[in-house]
Amino acid sequence: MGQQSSKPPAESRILMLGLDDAGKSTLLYKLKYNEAVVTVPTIGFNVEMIETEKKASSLTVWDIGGQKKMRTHWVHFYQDTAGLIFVVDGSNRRRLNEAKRQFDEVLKNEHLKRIPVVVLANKQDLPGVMGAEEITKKLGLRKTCSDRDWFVQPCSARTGAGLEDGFRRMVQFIRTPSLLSDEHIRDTVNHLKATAISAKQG
Ligand SMILES: Nc1nc2c(ncn2[C@@H]2O[C@H](COP(=O)(O)OP(=O)(O)OP(=O)(O)O)[C@@H](O)[C@H]2O)c(=O)[nH]1
Ligand SMILES: [Mg+2]
Repeated sequence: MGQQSSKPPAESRILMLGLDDAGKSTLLYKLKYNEAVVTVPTIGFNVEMIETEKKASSLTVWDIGGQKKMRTHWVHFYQDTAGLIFVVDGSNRRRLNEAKRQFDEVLKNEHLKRIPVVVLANKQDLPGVMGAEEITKKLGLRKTCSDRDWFVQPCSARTGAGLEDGFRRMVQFIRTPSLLSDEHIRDTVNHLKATAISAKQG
């Protein structure tokens, strides 16, 4: 691994998925323009460039419509994705199973293997909303995401609370993955072996 390959990419493609009504488009525009935009269900997709704090890199965020008829098209957006943001309506316990089924399906895709995941537990401004721990358990994240970096961030697209934290977490995952790649592990083992041999000889 040379120095160059450890540099963060200048632009990272982030895929934002979730059921219809989860609040994806609302949060995208809140984050980008700090404005409460009145949305309509997304037929197709929205795409926005979000600059990271140090402006050294940017995120291209793809917000794909979550209605049932749109979900069959999600797969066409998977390639070259650096990170997945999955948005859940934290106020809607009734649809959490449906969200889990869709999420599990997405995670299985070859193009999205090992990429980091941030689950945004949206609509935290509403009463009785599910928190991070409840969503973690109900989505079974400890098991389904055990092979990748993941985090659940409570947020509200209405107030803006938690949005920047969620995206910051994603940038951090992309820049410094905590789970080592197979290549890293092989290099480290080889290095340790070589060190052990030279220590024995010396
Ligand atoms: N109270 C509250 N309402 C929200 C929040 N985020 C989104 N909403 C509302 O939820 C509804 C759906 O929001 P959208 O952003 O259009 O949802 P979406 O996930 O983009 O939906 P699709 O485009 O159909 O996939 C709208 O009425 C929003 O105003 C939030 O944090 N709190
Ligand atoms: Mg939308």
